[in-house]
Amino acid sequence: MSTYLLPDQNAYFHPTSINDENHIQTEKQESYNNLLATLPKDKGWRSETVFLYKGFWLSSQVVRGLLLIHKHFNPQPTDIFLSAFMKCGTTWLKALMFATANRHRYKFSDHHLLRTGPQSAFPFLDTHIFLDHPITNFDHLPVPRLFATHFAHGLLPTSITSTCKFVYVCRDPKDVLISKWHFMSKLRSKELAPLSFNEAYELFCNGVSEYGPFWDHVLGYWKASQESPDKILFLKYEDMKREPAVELKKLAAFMGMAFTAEEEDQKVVEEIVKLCSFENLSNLEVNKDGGGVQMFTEKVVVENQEFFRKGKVGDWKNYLTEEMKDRIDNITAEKLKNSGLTLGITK
Ligand code: PAP
Repeated sequence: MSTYLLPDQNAYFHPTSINDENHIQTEKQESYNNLLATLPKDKGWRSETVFLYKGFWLSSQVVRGLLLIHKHFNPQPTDIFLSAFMKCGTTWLKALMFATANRHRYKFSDHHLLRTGPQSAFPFLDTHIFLDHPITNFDHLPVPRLFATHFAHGLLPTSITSTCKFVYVCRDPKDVLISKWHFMSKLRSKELAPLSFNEAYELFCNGVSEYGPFWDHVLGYWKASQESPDKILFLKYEDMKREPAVELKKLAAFMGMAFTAEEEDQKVVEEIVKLCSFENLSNLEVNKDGGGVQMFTEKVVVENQEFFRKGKVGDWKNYLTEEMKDRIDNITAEKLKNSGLTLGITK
């Protein structure tokens, strides 16, 4: 049974079983291996290799997850996806979306999130899809079903992107680089040589990192949000840090669950902001050393505490030289030119 679902959701959770599974598995494995063999490769941050699949660098496991999503995931018009490039704020948004959707269900003093942490609040589809292999049935999740993904907009099936709502969060790429290098270094196989910061920097600037290029990821969602603002809410980590209550109200309205005047009087917005703050979540037992873990694949198990590091804007200043900073800012300016989006402007 999955580690990602709420206990009370698990009670309704039925993975579909397939007869003659071994035979099907062997056939699938062969065609999947054949596909990987045809894809361009480069150095991975966590594992040895990443594969360029339809313009994005993916680990072999998530290529498999993506194929399974295309084949088996049944989107519902009420589904809401949380999407982000890695280290842009998924953990925070997971908490905020879950707390918003379930605000009538739990007391803030005895909230489900306090026991489980945000990571377990709803499924991370990219890997969850094959955790309960071969096909996970999500039909019995409460409505709206919430899912998280790191996949680029263009990689997801149009059945999902044309049907479901998306909350997208992005962040200054310089802070993303620092956060991702720390996180991936912890997860990197001990059998591999460590990835030096300078090497990670070069790879990042060249677009080579899991789910990257970063800029193409952001632009894909940005353009889609411009075309269909009712379908995609585009948020920035820095805005959320500056004015969390304002951004939370936008989020709730987009989810179709706007706060009422009465709720605002009762300070529900402030309660949710406090519940989901870095300070509160990172100090929970479940998110500390020896607390909970997330099982992404049979081999990739990550402690909850790894999702909380500093939670600040501008930590890149402790790592990047002026020259390094200028190079990333110039790439960002060039890539986002004429898009109307600005990101990571340093005042
Ligand atoms: P993921 O891509 O692995 O899911 P994600 O949650 O998107 O990670 O990003 C983690 C970053 O968000 C970390 O940033 P840092 O390395 O710069 O510190 C983490 O500290 C930060 N973070 C986690 N929870 C919160 C929160 N509640 N508020 C603000 N930042 C947070």
